[in-house]
Amino acid sequence: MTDGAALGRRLREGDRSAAPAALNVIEDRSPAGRSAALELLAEVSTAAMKGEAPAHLIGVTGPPGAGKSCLLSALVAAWRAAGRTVAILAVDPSSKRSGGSLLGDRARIDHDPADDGVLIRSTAAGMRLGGLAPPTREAAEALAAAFDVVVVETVGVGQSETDVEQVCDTVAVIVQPGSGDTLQFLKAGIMEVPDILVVTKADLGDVALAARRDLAAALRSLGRRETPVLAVSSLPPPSGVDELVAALDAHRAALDLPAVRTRQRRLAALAEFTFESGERALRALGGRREAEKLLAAQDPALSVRDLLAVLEQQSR
Ligand SMILES: Nc1nc2c(ncn2[C@@H]2O[C@H](COP(=O)(O)OP(=O)(O)OP(=O)(O)O)[C@@H](O)[C@H]2O)c(=O)[nH]1
Ligand SMILES: [Mg+2]
Repeated sequence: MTDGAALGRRLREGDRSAAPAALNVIEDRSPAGRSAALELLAEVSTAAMKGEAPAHLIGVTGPPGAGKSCLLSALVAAWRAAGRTVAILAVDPSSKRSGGSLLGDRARIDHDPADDGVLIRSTAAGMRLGGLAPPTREAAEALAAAFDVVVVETVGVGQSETDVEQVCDTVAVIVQPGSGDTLQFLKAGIMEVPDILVVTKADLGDVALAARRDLAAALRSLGRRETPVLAVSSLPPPSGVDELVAALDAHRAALDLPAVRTRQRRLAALAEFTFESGERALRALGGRREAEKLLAAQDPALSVRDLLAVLEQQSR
């Protein structure tokens, strides 16, 4: 029997060596695994932490092959050089959950395997509409107790960045030069405007500069001049990576973190409630608006699980 609470306490105390076992507990969807996971998560909750987890939760999303993993290799090196610990959850869109982690191709991120300041884990996407699968959100929550930076890497453009937005403080959308997707999605209003746009493969030259210019123009026309558009090259010698680190930090520094995290927990609880109990249960609460009001009246520190319990109780 896994002691979820003990793993959670260790994470809260900054013991990163508890992280792999903690992730196994969270991915275990058996009843015993679930109860251990709930105990674990209670130990890293906002209430137990006496405030929001100080980690920077960063979403990195973009089309297949855009260069996300290579960019993360370069970012990991920069963060480690600055003495920051890093955990990366690579969400694998193709794999079905199999009870454990799948170290697929998606997690090809270079790092020193002997460095215990870096943890890289593949996690199954699961089937979910309107949000990341709960194990991904819960894994990010647990890791945020013990790592300085927690990255959630997802594939896609359009839908996926709204998913990571429910978990992450800062969302960076990654695009490669010459792929007009992001531009089209931005113009069509399909994509929520990302916090930071990154054009990869800047070493390709003019085509990268043109992509950057087009994206910046699209953002201006949407009235979003302040959204940074950066060009980076992840191949050695990397370029633009320090600027990206600075842009990520600047975005995070400008956030009202408790307000952002409280809003995310409420959105996640509502998404989870609707998924598990269905639209009829939502109607029993008087509809989405009423459910949102009910959530807004709760203690801002309540966890997703606690908020879910409030919704479930009220809908009976
Ligand atoms: N020229 C150049 N090629 C790059 C750069 N970054 C990545 N690539 C290449 O682009 C391809 C895809 O890179 P990945 O980092 O695996 O892309 P990804 O977005 O993680 O891909 P998925 O995980 O499959 O969605 C690889 O062949 C890389 O070598 C870069 O900065 N410059
Ligand atoms: Mg990848």
